[in-house]
Amino acid sequence: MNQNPNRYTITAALPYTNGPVHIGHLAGVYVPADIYARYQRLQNKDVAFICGSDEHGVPITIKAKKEGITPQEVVNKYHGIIKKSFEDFGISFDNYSRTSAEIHHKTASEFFKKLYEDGKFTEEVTEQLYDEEANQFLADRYITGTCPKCGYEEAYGDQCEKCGSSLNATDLINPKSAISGNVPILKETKHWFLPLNEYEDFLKQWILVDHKKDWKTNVYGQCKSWIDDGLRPRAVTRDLDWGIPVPVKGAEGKVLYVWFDAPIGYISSTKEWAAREGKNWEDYWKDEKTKMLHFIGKDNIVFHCIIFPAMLKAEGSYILPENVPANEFLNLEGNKISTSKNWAVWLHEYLEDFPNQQDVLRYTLTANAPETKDNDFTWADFQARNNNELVAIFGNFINRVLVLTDKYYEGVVPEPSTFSEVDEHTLKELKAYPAVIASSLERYRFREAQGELMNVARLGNKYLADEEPWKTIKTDEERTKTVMYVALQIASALAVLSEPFLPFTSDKLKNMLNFQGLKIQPTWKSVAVLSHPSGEMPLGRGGHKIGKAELLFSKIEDEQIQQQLDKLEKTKMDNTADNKQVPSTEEASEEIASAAIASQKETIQYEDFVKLDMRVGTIIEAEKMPKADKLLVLKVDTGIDIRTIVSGIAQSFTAEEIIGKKVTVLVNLAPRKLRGVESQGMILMTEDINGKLVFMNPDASDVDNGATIN
Ligand code: B3M
Ligand code: ZN
Repeated sequence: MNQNPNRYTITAALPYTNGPVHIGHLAGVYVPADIYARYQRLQNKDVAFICGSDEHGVPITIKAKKEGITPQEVVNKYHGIIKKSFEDFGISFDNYSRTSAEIHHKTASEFFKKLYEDGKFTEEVTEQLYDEEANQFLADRYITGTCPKCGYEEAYGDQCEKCGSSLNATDLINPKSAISGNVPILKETKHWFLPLNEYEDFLKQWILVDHKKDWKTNVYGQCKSWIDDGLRPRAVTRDLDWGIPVPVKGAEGKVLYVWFDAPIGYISSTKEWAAREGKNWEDYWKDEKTKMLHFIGKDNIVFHCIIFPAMLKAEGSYILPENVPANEFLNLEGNKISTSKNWAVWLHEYLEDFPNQQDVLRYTLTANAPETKDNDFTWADFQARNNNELVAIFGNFINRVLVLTDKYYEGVVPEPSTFSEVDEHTLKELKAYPAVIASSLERYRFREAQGELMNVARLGNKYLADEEPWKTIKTDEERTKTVMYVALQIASALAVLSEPFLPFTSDKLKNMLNFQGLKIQPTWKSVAVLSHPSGEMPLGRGGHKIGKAELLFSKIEDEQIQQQLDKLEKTKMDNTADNKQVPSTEEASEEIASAAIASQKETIQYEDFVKLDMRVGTIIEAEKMPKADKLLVLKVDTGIDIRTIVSGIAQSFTAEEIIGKKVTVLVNLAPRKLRGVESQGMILMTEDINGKLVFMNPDASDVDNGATIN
């Protein structure tokens, strides 16, 4: 394994250019990637942080058709919006390119040609659906028909969005072309395939043996199940008129499959950057000493861990990623984020409502990052994180230090005298943080790392509260100077250590502490070697003039949160009016179907299971909890007793429709109060494919209340 390399190629998934980016993108991919890239730069590593727009693929052509514009116009529009959102949120890409760029067409073409000439592809003629009027083969998404499984009449060629089945276009009953409405015919067409089966041994060794220990379990698990299922040849070309033309004779009207060209986009973006910066791109892609990392969401795992590595291996001269720290998904207020249902917080809209508060969102998304399982973003949590953590802990500490320094010393860092035991102890703790945070980051544990950062601010608050300089100033000037000196060192450590997580705050804080005026810039390392009395403190030994306190964070009021909730409520109502129950084109990345299933939780023992007391019960009363849009207060007959259970199901059911329903109840869950009402148990639910809750209720009507489930 590549321990402690000096060069890093860090890629972040190329977003599809058929819509703006939202908090799910930021939380899953771009914030963690950015934290990591910034952190490595602070360790003086040579970093290429690479991204760009993914501008090919069927969803973009569908969007263009729908809006009556060309695919190029679609991608031009969203490329601009997406690029700006990333800049606005401080995502510090070294290069942000796009796959419609000439350099990418050339790079991808040459890559294909090399594999073609080296005989790495197989060719196969198959029958595909063809629209005779439009004169074109139909991509799966361009075919609708009746689902053979559930009878839904608007199923797509690759998936029925009513019952969730994954389909083959040729299985549809009464298939129709979405372009002309005609019945398509079957016509022969030739395509090129990458025989993944031939890479099985290599992938088994590389992933299942070499990286068994260091890859995240969700990533490893997905790869293992793909490999265990047996790998099959995979088409790398498509019949489509939008994309990179297949660069061989006899391939007119065919383009490279979007998932063949997109990952090569990382290479072309690196080339573009290297040319501009006078670097050698090959150092970042072909030198074994370089550590390459792909930051992605979980729906992209197979492409980055199986298909792209097989492509690189087939080409022969490239390195492979050292790790692929993929995240799970972020939900919004309990529902799946959905572009087509507009169930999202769009980054450009967030900034209109919370101008200059990028770091608050970065912070919340990291604190709640879907690192090991899907997670939920709620506006209430956002507000609480801001008010109770950023304002009350981080902001409060900095404010006290700066205000007191200004008041007591007109902004000049005082010279300390002898350190007390508490001072020594506090500085010792402080010095440990760079390594503690680094250790979490090196293991891609971003929430843990950020939690440790906040502990630095907590350390500062505790120190001030214990040493009370506002009291000692009246009795002991020397002691007060030392205390303020130590507190200022903690503040400067925060300025340095917060940079990867809260880059805007870090900049502001550095300005307030007048880092520009220091001869030696404080670094991640220098925080760790703070010492006295040799003077190796980041802010020097006294005499440095700092600036005035500015507000780093401000309180977010209930009304601001209510506005966001109202906005979502309105979206919900619009969707109901339009009867928009299902996600459509945008989510239709070609392979999404298998990905939305949550990964298995950690193993428990039989003894753990038998602790759960689950019973059949009947809902006998239900009413809405006042002033809460999610909660119903239920009376449930559990066979043992009749008890109150507060259940978060009001968005899926009305009170009336569930009275009399047989349900499964976890009866020995410790009671807890929700909005002042004690809830004595939990009703078991699942979610259907549209995100609506479904009761896990026993089918047999002759099961009595109180029957146990085991
Ligand atoms: N555009 C899918 C996505 O945005 C795809 C990633 C490409 S990475 C090479 O989820
Ligand atoms: Zn169906």
